Amino acid sequence: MPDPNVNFNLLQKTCTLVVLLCCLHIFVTVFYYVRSLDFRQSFVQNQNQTYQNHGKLEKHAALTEELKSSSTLTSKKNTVTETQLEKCPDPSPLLVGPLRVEFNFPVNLDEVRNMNSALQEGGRFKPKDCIALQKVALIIPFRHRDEHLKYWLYYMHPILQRQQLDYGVYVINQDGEETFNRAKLLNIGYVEALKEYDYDCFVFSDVDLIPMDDRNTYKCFSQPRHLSVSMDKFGFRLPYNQYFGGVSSLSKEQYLKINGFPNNYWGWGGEDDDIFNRVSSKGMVISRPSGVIGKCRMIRHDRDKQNDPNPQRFDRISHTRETMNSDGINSLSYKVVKVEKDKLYTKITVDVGKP
Ligand SMILES: [Mn+2]
Repeated sequence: MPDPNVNFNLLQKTCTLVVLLCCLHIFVTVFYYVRSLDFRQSFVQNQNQTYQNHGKLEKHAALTEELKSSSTLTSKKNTVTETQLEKCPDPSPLLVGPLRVEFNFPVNLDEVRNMNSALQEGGRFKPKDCIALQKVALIIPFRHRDEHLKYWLYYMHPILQRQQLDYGVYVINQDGEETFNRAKLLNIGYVEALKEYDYDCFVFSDVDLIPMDDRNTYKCFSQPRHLSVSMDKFGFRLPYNQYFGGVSSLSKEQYLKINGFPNNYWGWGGEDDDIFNRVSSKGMVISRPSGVIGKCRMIRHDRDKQNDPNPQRFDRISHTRETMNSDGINSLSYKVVKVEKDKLYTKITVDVGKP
């Protein structure tokens, strides 16, 4: 017969071992579970990215706040100094690259307002934990395109926030039913935006164009920028080399150098070529993103009423150099009919006159 004590000892050791193994197992399980929570967060893509990043940014901001307050405590005998933010990094670390852009679902603007809680009245935003590299006014020439504007706001606000711009959205709405005048509306957008804030960059965007990559930053460059370089409408390529339509950006200096845009292109077409001529006649060249980063989608639509092709456009384009010094921002006249402030945009309805 074996000694029962030996057996009991063996049993006790085995039990201890089993208990230890169980503890280890629980520990490892808990450890990986906590880690997987972190991972799961970073898996959600694209649009959601902004909102998560906000969370991270808040944590980061809270942390820097803490650091700042502790440092102010240690140097409390010094006079109180403004807590200084650093410049935002270039490029923004929040960018995600290619985006899926579709126009086959309804957009609810209340949801868009809720999703963009960091916006200030009038469609204004500035990053809160760094100083934006540029102050950008987004100017959208507009009339009767509310459905398109919804998509624009839905897609663009998260993109612009990831690009860490200090920006404002201005919808310049042509009052009445006279012939449409896109370039004049752009000029008005420039003037009206500057009345509100010290913008140094102006992005002029059609309401129906959405970039398919957030690395296509809606800001200004050392030369006037053409941003919508590969549109689905044109088979993702430039329709011609001098094409400057769709979305473009000019700094305040660049805009003033060309006396702004023409005011006398009534109806569809030509005004973008006139702007191109103005830019090149002043010795500037067009800067562009690559064809991959510059991909964008246009919402399909029929031609608007009162925006037929302008028969005078070819003649006008051929005389840009002679007319540009007397027709532009220095000859602009219009009347503001109404200003509406929404959380997502500032809408300025204007009387631009008629041809
Ligand atoms: Mn269009």
